[in-house]
Amino acid sequence: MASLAQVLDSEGTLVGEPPVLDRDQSRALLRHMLRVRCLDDRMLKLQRAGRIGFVGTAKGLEAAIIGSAFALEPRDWLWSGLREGSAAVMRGLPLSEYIAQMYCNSNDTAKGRQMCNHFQHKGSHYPSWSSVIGTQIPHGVGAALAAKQRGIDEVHAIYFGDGATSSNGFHSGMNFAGVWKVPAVFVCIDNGWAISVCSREQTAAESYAHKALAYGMPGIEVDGNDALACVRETRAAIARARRGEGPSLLVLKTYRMMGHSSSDDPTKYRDSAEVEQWAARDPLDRLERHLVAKGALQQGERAKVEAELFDEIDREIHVQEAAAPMALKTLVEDVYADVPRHLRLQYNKFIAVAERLGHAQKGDGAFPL
Ligand SMILES: Cc1ncc(C[n+]2csc(CCOP(=O)(O)OP(=O)(O)O)c2C)c(N)n1
Ligand SMILES: [Mg+2]
Repeated sequence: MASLAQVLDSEGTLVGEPPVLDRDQSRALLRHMLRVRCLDDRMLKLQRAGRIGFVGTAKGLEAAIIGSAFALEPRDWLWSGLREGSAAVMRGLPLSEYIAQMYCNSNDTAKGRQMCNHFQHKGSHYPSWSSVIGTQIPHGVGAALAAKQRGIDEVHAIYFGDGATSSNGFHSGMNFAGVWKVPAVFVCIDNGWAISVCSREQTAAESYAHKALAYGMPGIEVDGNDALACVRETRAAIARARRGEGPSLLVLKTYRMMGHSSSDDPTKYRDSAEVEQWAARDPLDRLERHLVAKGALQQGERAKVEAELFDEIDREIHVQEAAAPMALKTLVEDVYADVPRHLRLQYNKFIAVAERLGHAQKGDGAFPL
């Protein structure tokens, strides 16, 4: 059995060598993790109120997502699986764009062409998500190979879930990465479930980390509810990749506390006792206790930070809810330099119906033919 890298136990007591973080950095780490939970709380409420269409939360995964991404430099890249949008916010994705994407409104930089909750942000090296499981893995490996060939100093962190380890993309990506020794870090967030398939039944291997051996790279299991262990181990894997020694696989062992998405009911396939066991290992409580014990955070300060974060999020929700919907013309734009006649004809027929039903906005009018 691979041993589990740990810095804090579930009580927040130091049990391993911590990563070097100054007071401001440790406080920032907690704040970014708290933002994940505050954002999820609000987005799920908006979805339940029928104001946005879909959300997949990251409750329970805050240390795994934020702790690992905290180790990246701005020049590095983050290839997302299904739940790392908050890491992009930490790295520069404006909250306004995050929430606009949830509404698919006129401020959505994906122009409503993605489902809600599928982010991208050029400025922070965060390529667009794909819901098609595992496709980002060979894409990230290709980008890492390109960086190596061009002599650019950047590491590509490629995220995916336990379920994605059964995808073609995982095996081909890991194989090429090992053969070409690309500057990549594979971050498997083993959150216990792939929708209704339990992580223990996803593979016959004793540990996901063992899969690394077959591809000629180190595989390390990390306590994914321990933010400090996630920072430390990701830093080490990034340093290795930067030295030109090739990729590593990190398996962050954690637990998805909520349903797979807002369309899922996890009580149909899992036991509430299991969920309760993991609630006692909460990653936010663990880091909070540690920071209070070492004097970097005051008792009760967490509630103040949460109130600030909710305030910031709520203000942005009001702005984005009031924003205009995406212009209907974008339906036929951006594929050809000029919208061709056959698409203009189709669009004009469509806009006539939209106008009749009162769905068209100012500026959505017909194309000249
Ligand atoms: C190629 C492909 N197969 C199946 C699906 C349906 N699907 C969506 S999410 C998911 C499970 C993903 O589980 P995991 O990789 O563990 O990520 P998690 O949702 O736990 O973050 C599946 C099977 C898909 N989107 N793409
Ligand atoms: Mg999973």
